[in-house]
Amino acid sequence: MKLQENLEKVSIPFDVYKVREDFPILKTTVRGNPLVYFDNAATTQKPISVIERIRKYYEQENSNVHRGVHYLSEIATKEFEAAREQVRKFINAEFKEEIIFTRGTTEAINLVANSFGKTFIGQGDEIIISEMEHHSNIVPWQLLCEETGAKLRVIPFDDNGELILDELEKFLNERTKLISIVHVSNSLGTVNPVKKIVEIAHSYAVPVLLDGAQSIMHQKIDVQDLGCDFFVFSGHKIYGPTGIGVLYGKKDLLEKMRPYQGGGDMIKSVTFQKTTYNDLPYKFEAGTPNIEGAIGLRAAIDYLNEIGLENIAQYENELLNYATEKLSQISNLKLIGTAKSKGPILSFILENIHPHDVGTILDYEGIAVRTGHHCTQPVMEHFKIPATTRASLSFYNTKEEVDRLVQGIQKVIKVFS
Ligand code: C6P
Repeated sequence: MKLQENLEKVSIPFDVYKVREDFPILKTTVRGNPLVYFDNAATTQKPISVIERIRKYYEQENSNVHRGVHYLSEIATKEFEAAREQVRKFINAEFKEEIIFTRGTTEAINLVANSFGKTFIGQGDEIIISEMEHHSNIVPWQLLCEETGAKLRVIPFDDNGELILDELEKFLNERTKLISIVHVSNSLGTVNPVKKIVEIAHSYAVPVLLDGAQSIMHQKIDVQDLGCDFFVFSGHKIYGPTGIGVLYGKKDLLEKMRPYQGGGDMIKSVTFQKTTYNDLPYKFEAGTPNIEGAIGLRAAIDYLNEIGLENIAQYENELLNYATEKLSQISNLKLIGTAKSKGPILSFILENIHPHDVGTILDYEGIAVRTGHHCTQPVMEHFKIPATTRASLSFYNTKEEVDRLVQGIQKVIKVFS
């Protein structure tokens, strides 16, 4: 036991070239150039272990869950529930019942807006978000406000992309019912001081939802340490399948919340007179769930645990520093998002060149970046720009790939000069 504990503390030397072997898609060539995949904030590539696990599920285990007494249904149910337990451990939730499977971050936020929102938020109440939220953490609250007569309050950020926290204190009052805030911004890269935000919010007895879509893959998440009341993320951003995501919620809150959708598996009994709801987490999982998604997500978590989140964080930070330095040396390039604490996301604009042109020319070089507003139009509005080019890095990217990005940008500048 002691030996095992000690082994777990030793960080395994990180070899990016060895890691790349685990991702078959990274061998792709694009118009004769080796692929450089810098669109990891949109979705990550999948290691072979995840791909094979999903294949095994369909070849050997496919069945519906929680419904059959037959052999395959028992296996599928066991594997599905083991995935839930693995997610619980991964984010250090206290109880398995606190892990709800959803389609992704977007559905998880909509679930809270519809369920927590319609249980606890009414006319004149207030919900606090920030200026750097993804549309998924704006629109569900606007819909709720339209329906209930509640109001949205928006914490602004400064020109480095750091939240102006003094404003938060000014907004908090007895009408505040929830703070819903992004942990790491997908368009600025800012890592928000969420633990501090939770502390401030809780001193006013206000619960906090953290949008972890861009933090879960870059750092160890411990929901008990963060103290948040809800934490949401998507499987496809942590090297797992699309169509699966997670809502973590504190058990006492989830228990008080009304169901989000009605259907099979979320009930205890149904009559035309009265329906009673199932226990957590099933109360929030109506209908046949994404079984292979959950099982694939478990394989992705196993893979990340094998590499080690500390190794990932350390390597990605090194890569971010390298890329920031290289991009900063390009004249006419302006980084958008220069917070002191950042995840491996570099948004930038080139003087007089539209980001879509940048993206198209980079694609000809085999370099995949995202261009546009990144579903954060208020962030673009803040900087009075229509769009940015965004390179988002992963632990399977290399410094040579960053150098290719720099060469690609220089080519773009040459074409337009
Ligand atoms: N951002 C990006 O390219 P879904 O689509 O439900 O898996 O995740 C939504 C979402 C919510 N919050 C944040 C902070 C996000 O970054 C995202 C997804 C992708 O930046 C696609 S728009």
